Amino acid sequence: MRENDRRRFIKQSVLGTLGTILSTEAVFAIPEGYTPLFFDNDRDALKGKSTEMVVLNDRPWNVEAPAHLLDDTVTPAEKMFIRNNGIVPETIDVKGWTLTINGESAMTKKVYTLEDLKKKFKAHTYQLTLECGGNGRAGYFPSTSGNQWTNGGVSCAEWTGVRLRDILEDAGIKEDAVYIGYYGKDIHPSREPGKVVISRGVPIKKALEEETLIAWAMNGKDIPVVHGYPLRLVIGGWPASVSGKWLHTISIRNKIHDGPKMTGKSYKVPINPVEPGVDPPEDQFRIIESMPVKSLITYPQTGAMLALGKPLQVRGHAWAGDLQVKQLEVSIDFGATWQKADLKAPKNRLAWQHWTAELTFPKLGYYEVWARATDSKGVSQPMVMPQWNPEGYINNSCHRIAVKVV
Ligand SMILES: Nc1nc2c(c(=O)[nH]1)N[C@H]1C(S)=C(S)[C@@H](COP(=O)(O)O)O[C@H]1N2
Ligand SMILES: [Mo]
Repeated sequence: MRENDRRRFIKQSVLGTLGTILSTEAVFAIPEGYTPLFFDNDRDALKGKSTEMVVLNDRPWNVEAPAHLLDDTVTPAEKMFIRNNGIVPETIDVKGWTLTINGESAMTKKVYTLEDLKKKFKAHTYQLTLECGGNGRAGYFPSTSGNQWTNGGVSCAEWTGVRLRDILEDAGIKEDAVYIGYYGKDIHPSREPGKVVISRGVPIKKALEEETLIAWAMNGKDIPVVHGYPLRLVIGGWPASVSGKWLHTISIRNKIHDGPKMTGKSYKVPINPVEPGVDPPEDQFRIIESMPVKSLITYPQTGAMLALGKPLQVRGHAWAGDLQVKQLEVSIDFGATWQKADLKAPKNRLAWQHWTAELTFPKLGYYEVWARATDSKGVSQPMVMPQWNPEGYINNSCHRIAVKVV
């Protein structure tokens, strides 16, 4: 590990413990003379959120959960990260809300009300892992621009809705369909009417998977406004940017969808590995698809003080994009030796997996607990920074916490 990595990590660990004490201020202290660029309802984004959530950006809102806050098996709304590219829609007419299916590769254009969706199609519930493509960006050296997510840009809530497949088949999918693209009702930061801030999508094969939902409920309730009320596309295992909030249209495309943030270098990484700091031309990038294997230690919180001789139960989650996690190991000696954790099966495909391990510390002193997951193809998390990329995506290096045995 590079020395600056280590110093930074120790600094973060210390901040981690202080975080609990300072969190209320950290979240709600709006600097004096603060002039909101956004309307009031957007400033309600934090309503109901845990005071321990960390604001990375308020225009637009980018808010992450410290790792220990993600301890629940099913992520509750108050601990779910927020990643907005624009402004939350200011008026939401639920009664008049419709979902349109269109595009070159749709046999017919169809329009459904929320009632139609609920009446016409069978409802399904899945727990789905949504991780921002930029989660872990803060760990890249040299640093890359964008929100400096540490580890908390991930969630796994329970989503209820209808299968996108059932709706697309109802509209009819032409043979030449290759991709779908979503459109949501959020507002571009420029406030230019009709300007779309983000419109991403997935290949038709991923769109037609059983777990791909058009959801109207999260954890058994209406979806919170900031997370896409009243309708959201939810696709587990891929960058969460493909899960369109405030959904009003799905286009069936005869080419790779070309909406904002599908083109340029957004959510893309170099096709061939580059030296850190090198930014190749656009045509040498590929779209990120399934997310890499990753894990989190959610208990204890970094900075924990432990009593000598008392075993410690550590726990967390692990996920692997479209794959399953087949093994989770923990280390208390910087990766010199590893111990297998007890890893549970996912609730359903594309849900994260819970793990626990019992650790015994041999003597007094400072330790780091590291967790490393391995996916069903035998690919593990790198211990330090993975392949650097100019936009700072998909950093899946091992999560570490610091503990002291006193
Ligand atoms: N309409 C719309 N959908 C969106 C976004 C957005 O800005 N607008 N952000 C995307 C990104 S980049 C991420 S990581 C997830 C974040 O979901 P969450 O805020 O519910 O956690 O939503 C995705 N869907
Ligand atoms: Mo994202």
